[in-house]
Amino acid sequence: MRASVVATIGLGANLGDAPATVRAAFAAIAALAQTDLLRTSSLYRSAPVDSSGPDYVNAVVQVRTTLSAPALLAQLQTIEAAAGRERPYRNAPRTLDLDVLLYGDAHMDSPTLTIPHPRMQQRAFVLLPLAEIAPQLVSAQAMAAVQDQVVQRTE
Ligand code: PH2
Ligand code: MG
Ligand code: MG
Repeated sequence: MRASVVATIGLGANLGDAPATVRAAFAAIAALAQTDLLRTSSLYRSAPVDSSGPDYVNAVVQVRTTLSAPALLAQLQTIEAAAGRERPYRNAPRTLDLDVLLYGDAHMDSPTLTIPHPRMQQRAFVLLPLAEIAPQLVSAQAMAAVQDQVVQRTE
């Protein structure tokens, strides 16, 4: 059996009842096979970055999983689809976005999956919730680099 890995997942939503969708996604992730939910951040609100529509609700969770990174992504895409996710164009507003940010300390780059997530270090809506649940993964320099971005912790 594959060894377990701690994976970090970013959640985002800006269509529909985004807080409810993000909380339901916590439960759906917790229910995944071969996967235990370890930690969930608070919910954070921010304006769309390179996107449009209403404010986003973002959060980050950590899981321990024996799924491979591509298998985990496939499971997350099933949860996105169940939440009504459509992909009319890149960075379109969405009911639910689930991104694999980190998979242990692995580095991988395929057409469908790049880990670490290539833009996570530029995004306060990722780094603030990540720092809440895994401060060792966020450097002071990274936090300083995004300090001008407005992200509000909601609960
Ligand atoms: N996700 C994007 C693009 N822009 N902006 C915010 N505030 N939150 C997001 O989750 C987000 C975004 C692409 O996935
Ligand atoms: Mg995303
Ligand atoms: Mg995505």
